Amino acid sequence: MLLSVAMLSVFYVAKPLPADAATPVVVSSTIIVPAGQTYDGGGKTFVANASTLGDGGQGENQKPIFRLENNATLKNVIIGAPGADGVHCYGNATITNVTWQDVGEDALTLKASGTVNISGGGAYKAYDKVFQANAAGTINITNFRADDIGKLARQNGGTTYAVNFTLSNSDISNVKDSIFRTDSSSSTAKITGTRYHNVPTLFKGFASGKTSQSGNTQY
Ligand code: ADA
Ligand code: CA
Ligand code: CA
Repeated sequence: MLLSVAMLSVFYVAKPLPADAATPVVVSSTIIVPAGQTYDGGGKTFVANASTLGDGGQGENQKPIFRLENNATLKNVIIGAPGADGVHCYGNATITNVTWQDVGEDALTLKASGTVNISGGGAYKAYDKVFQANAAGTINITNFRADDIGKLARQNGGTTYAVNFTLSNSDISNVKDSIFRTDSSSSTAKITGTRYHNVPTLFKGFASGKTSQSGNTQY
């Protein structure tokens, strides 16, 4: 027999999305990842409670959603809006597959000396900075996507310690200022294998001989 639409509809039961995928986790007090440990967000979206961590606007002194102690790893996390002050890293950190959908005051800050290795993921809609270096160290970014940002990474204004920045195999578009910016004559930056579009300048404020680039393409 022929089945009418009305009869077929009997068999269709809308399946709700898993609650985890649909509902962001609202973080009211900073999630601390202890030294040497890994926090795997399992692809969930995390947002700040605006009244306890910060509204993700350009006001300073907002709190981070995640605080990583030395040698911690953060992976498989989406940070939604409000992003407050994002992620703070105290020493070495590994950041894998973390996406900031709408960067808050900034996305991630190096708060104590170390090496931060960021791979995969991306950052979008950063009014000013994505990554902020407030201590000497190294920030390596690879396989990253960023769009509609002020700067990809910035050493804290007026500081003279050395920060070494690298960017590789990434795609960066619609930048207002520069990809890497410093005021320190000892800092270095290197960009390789990266596609970029609508970027006024790759490097700003570096001393001569402190930057290098190869294998990049403009589109
Ligand atoms: C600005 C501000 C610094 C610091 C930084 C940050 O550069 O001048 O004092 O707050 O932002 O870490 O967000
Ligand atoms: Ca700031
Ligand atoms: Ca900040």
